[in-house]
Amino acid sequence: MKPSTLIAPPALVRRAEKHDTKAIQALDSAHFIHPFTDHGDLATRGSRVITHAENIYIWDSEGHKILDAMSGLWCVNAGYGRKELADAGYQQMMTLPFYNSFFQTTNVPAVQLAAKLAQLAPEVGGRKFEHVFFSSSGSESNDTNVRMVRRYWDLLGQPQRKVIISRNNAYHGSTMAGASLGGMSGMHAQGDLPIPDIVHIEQPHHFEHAHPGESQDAFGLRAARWLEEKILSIGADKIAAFIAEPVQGAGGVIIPPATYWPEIQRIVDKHGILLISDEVICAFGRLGHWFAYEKFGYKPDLVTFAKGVTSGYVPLGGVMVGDRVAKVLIEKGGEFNHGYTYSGHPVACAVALANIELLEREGLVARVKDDTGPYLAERFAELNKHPLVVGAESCGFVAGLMLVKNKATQQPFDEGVGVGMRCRAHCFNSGLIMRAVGDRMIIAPPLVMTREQIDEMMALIKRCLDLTESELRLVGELG
Ligand code: PXG
Repeated sequence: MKPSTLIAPPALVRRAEKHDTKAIQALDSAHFIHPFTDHGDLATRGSRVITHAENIYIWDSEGHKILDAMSGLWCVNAGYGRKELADAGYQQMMTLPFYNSFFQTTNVPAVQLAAKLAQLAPEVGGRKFEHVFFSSSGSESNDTNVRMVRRYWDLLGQPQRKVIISRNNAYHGSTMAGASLGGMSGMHAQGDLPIPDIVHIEQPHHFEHAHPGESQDAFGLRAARWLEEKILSIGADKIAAFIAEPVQGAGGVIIPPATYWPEIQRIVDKHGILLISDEVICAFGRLGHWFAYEKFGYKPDLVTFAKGVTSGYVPLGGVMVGDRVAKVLIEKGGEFNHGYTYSGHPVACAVALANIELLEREGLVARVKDDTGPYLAERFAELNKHPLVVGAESCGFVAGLMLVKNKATQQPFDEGVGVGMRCRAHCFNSGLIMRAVGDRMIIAPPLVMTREQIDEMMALIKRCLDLTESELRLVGELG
């Protein structure tokens, strides 16, 4: 029998009904190609079927309640089950579900959202963000960035400025340009990436790249200067832009030393290079600010956003276009031959407006900055006492730690041990979503998480670390 005849699709979506997990898994495996998934492996294990969610919790088809410390995939900033967002989407669908913004047309939610974002993006060093380009995802937005910066230099009569510098272990999406900008070797290995004129420098990851005894500050300066070395080796007149995440997310929550961003700013200014801040994860309150460049005090020309702009309720992304670029594109550019069917999608924009209003009304961005963020930092740092853990630290509502075999020497586990995956499995089985990136364990909780819920999450994390430690002792990987 074909798996699709096993179950009627509507049954998949109703929350109250009892779910036939096996049937859903069979359908899933027969038809659904998942992102970043080994399907041979998935077919034998079966997917975990997530059926509904509320606040910071998700439920699977077997009825397990799970604390989602990853906000879905770094995006459900407002938490699950927010009626305001559903209502905004419904109302907009009934009013105007779609119209394009290509042929000298526009729609009200897109205009209002663009204006709201321009108001929220702080001015730094006299640089303003008055304009927004909309897409439906972070990847598309970074493709837009590549086209936009090259167009900018063409219009300024410097078409040879093509090269975009990025960093190893960065994540900028999964389209051809997004994956090329990213610095994930596994992605580059599939499909001949990166595309031409995208080059990478090393990431500012103290744990991995600092010299023995090198301070955070000294390392931060040295890491930023890799950018200048790369610029000089290629020739500044060939460089279009540098792109980076304020804090690397998918790479494992890598928080740069305090000296890093100011030095990057000095270097891009000196060489006249555009700076792209990829804030797909870090904006909309994730680091306690509407936009993360404000936290670190640098001055980007373009800012990529997605995820938290709608709290993930519907897809939306875009680029905040700073005055330097906007002026050239608008005053000299004529038509920019670039756009997506869903650029300025009215439903997505209406949901984004409702989401921003909710974050404002509940003061969630300020709460992460002044209250729950510092509390998470304090509680998360306690994990450094755990025998397996070094470098447990957070920034706003992202946090990461490193699992090591020997705390004193910071000796890592052998790769074959798969310590991150072991820990993640304990999390899964204990009702906690925490992500493993190699041997790093990371979280990015919904911004609605309260102090009490932080305590609840920390107790779960500690328990899972203990379970991982016991397992490692059992299999002889710890003394
Ligand atoms: N830039 C950054 C900084 C991101 O984190 C993208 C761009 C691409 O966004 P879209 O919407 O095209 O996916 C992202 C996405 C992970 C993980 O494993 C992270 C992302 C996506 C998928 C998985 O942590 N970030």
